[in-house]
Amino acid sequence: MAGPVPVASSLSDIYTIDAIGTQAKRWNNLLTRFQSIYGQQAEFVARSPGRVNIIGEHIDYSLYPVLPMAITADSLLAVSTNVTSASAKEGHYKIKIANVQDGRFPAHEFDIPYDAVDIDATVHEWTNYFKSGLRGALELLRKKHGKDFKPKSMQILMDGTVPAGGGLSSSAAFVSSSALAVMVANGEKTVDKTELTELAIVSERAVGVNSGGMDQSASVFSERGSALFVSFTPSLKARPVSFPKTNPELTFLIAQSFVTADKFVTGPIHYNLRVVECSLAAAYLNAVLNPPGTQLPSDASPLSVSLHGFHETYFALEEHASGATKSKSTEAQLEELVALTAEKLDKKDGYTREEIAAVLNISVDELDKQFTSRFPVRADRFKLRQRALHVFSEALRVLKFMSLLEQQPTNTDDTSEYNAQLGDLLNQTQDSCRDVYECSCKEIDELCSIARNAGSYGSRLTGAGWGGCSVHLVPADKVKAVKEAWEREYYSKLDLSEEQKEAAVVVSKPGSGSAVYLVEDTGPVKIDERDRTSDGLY
Ligand code: NG1
Repeated sequence: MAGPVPVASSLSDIYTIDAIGTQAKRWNNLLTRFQSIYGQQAEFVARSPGRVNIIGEHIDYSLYPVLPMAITADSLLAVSTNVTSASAKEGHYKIKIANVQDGRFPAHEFDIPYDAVDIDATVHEWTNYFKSGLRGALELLRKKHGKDFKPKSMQILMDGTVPAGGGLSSSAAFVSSSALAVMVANGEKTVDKTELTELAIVSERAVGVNSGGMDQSASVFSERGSALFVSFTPSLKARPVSFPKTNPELTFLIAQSFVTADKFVTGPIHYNLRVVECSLAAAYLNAVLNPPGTQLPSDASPLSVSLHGFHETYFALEEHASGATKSKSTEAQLEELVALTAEKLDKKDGYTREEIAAVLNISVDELDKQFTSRFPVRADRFKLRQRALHVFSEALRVLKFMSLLEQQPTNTDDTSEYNAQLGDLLNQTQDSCRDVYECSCKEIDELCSIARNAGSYGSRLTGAGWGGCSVHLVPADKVKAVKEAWEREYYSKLDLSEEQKEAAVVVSKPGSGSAVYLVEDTGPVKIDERDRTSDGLY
């Protein structure tokens, strides 16, 4: 899976066949608009998709593995570097950036000094996501080519189809495609997927969110037709995972709640607060369960200490102390951690800063410096028990889901029981997100229960939650019934535009990850002849 980001020679290398017709129109519109805005042809297009997470919610920033897959919706950046240097101020390069949705996302021109990319994370401005990809890519380019490396000016036109705040990771798609565009614009003939992902993870944190690494990994590494198992320790790794053939066949449906969840705005009480609570839980469990003075390893999680770090330290010390020759399985370890958390973190209404600081043997100021100063959070009590219980049990569900996928169903004529086992795990995730991690909302809960009543095996929120999208594992013969039930019981009660109605439910096939497309001539974007259907349409 590691290796360079592919260079696509046709849209058939990027999209599934059912998407090619719509995408060809969209790409040609992008390139025509580019020509009319900048008076010249784009040199290339950098593309990164959104993702849907199948299982493993809110555990990536605690460094536990997750199982997402890329979707068709994506972020495209058409780029040319043919910008006259006279147009940038002395000691600066020029970035001209526009969006096909220019009413919503106005065009900008920036003169950026060679030595720094300033991002004002307090302002919610769409181009911040480009700038954070730019900043990350330049750091990597400087590592490769020396600190005096001078970036090229760029003209960019963006077209994004991943709904913003919809739980399908529009931000990671935008940041990853931006970083990729900057690398290619600056002459990198090959861009390593792992390097791109790692820089996109760190870059995205510059926009004001303490994000984990799932979205960027799914966006960059995914392969068409497969889900992606992403693990973060000892280093970032991703591998494709296929779903076995089942009967009835399984389909993933993605349903929008149309509740917009903006991580940037609600971070202090939602996403960023959860990141802080998980790191505090790791430090607290370390203080009460490991020998005095044990330091947790500093790791790649947003606040450098994670529940996974605690997990590894705890069992390494236990094995060392007992002289055990055989390690417990990860499943057994996670079960033990769930039980230990329930026992040691017994305050259901949360812990105050003072209570935590006393156990960690540090001052409240020191606690704030280490845990709550990177991004502001608003909380008087931190729900360490609930957050750790969710993380350990969700990490266990991911392992159980993976082992089901690896086992394959025994009775291939009728795999209903097997399908139901997969679905159960998704339902358990939803219960935990709703009741323990408190990241669902009533609209998502409603979509899930409507779907289950209409035949879904498993239904849950996907992504950060508090609105956004839900994902449903539905037998192919129940897709129609589930969609009708949503229309009847949910969507018809909202005041939706035609466009929203169309985007409300998507049948998702696993899509491919980041790619670069070199624009060779002014003709239309290429599509392979083999993708033409018999009626001549794509
Ligand atoms: P969304 O908000 O759905 O893109 C976020 C995080 C992920 C992960 C999920 C919860 C970012 C960019 N993404 O996803 O890393 O933590 O929430 O599983 O912050």
